[in-house]
Amino acid sequence: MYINRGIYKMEKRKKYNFKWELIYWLLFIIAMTFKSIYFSYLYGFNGYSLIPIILSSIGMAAFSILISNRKRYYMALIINLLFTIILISDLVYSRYYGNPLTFSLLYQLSLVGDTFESVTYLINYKDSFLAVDFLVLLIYFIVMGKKYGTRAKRIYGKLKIISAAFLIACLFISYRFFISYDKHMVENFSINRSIRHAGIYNFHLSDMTSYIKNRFYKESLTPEETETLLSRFEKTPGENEYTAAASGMNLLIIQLEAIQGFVINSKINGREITPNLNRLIDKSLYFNNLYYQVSGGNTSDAEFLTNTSLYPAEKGAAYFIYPDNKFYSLSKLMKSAGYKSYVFHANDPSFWNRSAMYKSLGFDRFISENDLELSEILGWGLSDPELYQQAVKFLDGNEPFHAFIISLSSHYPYFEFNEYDFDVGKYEGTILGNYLRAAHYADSAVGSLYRQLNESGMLENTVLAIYGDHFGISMQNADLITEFKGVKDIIPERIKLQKVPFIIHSPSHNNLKGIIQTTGGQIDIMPTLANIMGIDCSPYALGTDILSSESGYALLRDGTTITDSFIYYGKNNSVYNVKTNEELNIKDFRDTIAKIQKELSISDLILNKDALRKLDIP
Ligand code: GP9
Ligand code: MN
Repeated sequence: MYINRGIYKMEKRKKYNFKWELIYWLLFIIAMTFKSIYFSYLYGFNGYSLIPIILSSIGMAAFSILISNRKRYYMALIINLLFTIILISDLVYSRYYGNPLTFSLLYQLSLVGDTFESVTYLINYKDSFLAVDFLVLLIYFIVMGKKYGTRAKRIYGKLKIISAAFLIACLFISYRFFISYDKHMVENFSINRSIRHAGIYNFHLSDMTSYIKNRFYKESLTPEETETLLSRFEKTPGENEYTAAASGMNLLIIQLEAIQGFVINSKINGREITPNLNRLIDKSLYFNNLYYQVSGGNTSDAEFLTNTSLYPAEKGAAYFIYPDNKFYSLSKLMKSAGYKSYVFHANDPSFWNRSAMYKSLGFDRFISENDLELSEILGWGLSDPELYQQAVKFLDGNEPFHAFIISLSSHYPYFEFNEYDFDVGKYEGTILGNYLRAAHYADSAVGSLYRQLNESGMLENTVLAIYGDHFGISMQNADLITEFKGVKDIIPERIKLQKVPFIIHSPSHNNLKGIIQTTGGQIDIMPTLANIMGIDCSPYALGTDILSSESGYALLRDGTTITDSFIYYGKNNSVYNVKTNEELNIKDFRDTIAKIQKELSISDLILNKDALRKLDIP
């Protein structure tokens, strides 16, 4: 008590100095600006707009002054430190997932913890320089604080109002950059382009506000929006030779972790990487131009695309943002046709908010790591062969079923298979080598599943659908794949390597065979399967039955669009001939691209306004 009073007296004796305070705030603004610019460099942008960054830094200074008054110096330090941590986390996260962290992911801290297990492979020493400006500010604060005191002079009335107005103005103007960018030329849905244009601080601000808005407040549909949706839902179902081919049979869907199309029918040192899938393809329908369309929700986005035939959320993971929405899902459709629906995944059920979301998707039961016997652990959980074995055992006697199994063993960083016998030759010890070995392991697990289904007799009465969820080697490292495949390392080739295999197999149907080259995306998987199962889902699915269409396209969340004839790359606004790779004039494609990209706004409208509930869709 006595000592405290002493310090307080000393503080009081120190004389407030306006100059030191002014320099402190200037330093803060420069520090925050520098941090954001350096972040842009590490994030891989080759250009950025300075004005919104400076304005948002000024806005943050005004915010500190406004809300903390005498302790405002501390508040500025806290804000700077907080953003140091956030931006480093953004970088680490984006090196694998391709997006910065979003508020919905932070909200589920347990997930971030799990995801960051592989953090040491993704962090870079250069990231630590993001803390340099914080240290400079801290040192200045300590040195000057000793001289003039660490508590600022109280700000009263008028000054406070001026500060508040200033804050609002700065934030508003800089935020406008973020909003305005969406209206750029061809409609733009790329988060990364918006960040480049408006800065990472505005991204986090926009992300937080939209998260809160989506979570707690759902606006009603305007008459125009209702009209737009209803006319979009007027589509009539296509009929083809596959329609209802497998009605009444079981449907077993396997989503393979990180299995990309380029491993199919590829060899290393004379050995096939995926011998089991290759053999299966020969006696199945194989879609060899199907692109993954995941965004901020990665694996969960793949699940979302294939179970709802909607696009992933504009920012973050749909599984976190819209768990309470009403969905028109594959399992609901299957249930109305008399099936029981089950989902299997050997991880914590809260990961990616699965347990909440699976209820909304209409699954009867979610069999997670809590229900499985953890007989063999590999990487993130129960090994794939064990998962498959236990799932098939469970399904036996529960027919007819619709089952969805999400594999896990071949998850990044693919280090678990060093003991596993598969020679990757010159790629030994590299990320690609590890990945190829993981893919080989995942394939052998599919082989064991197939044998089990065959031996138990279940296969005869089951349609088996298999697809990959997303990249194994991310787009940033696609040069590793172009080198491996011996193709030129150019943008259109890199994009074409972002495909996932999609296989539909049923030994009881002779016509379910052959290679389908039509371009498609994961959003098309639900309508394609529904048609084969004899279930009509066409009005509310945004995807199309690939087998009913002459031509197709894949629209990715960043606006990149791949059709049977051209590729539009969203990140740099360029168009290429899909066959020759020749760059084409964007002017000739703008209308087609804009028309296709409308689908993203339709999907966003459905999600943001919970439109299927409002329109009373069954
Ligand atoms: C976790 C698994 C992996 O349960 O689905 O998710 P990912 O990191 O690939 O998005
Ligand atoms: Mn995954």
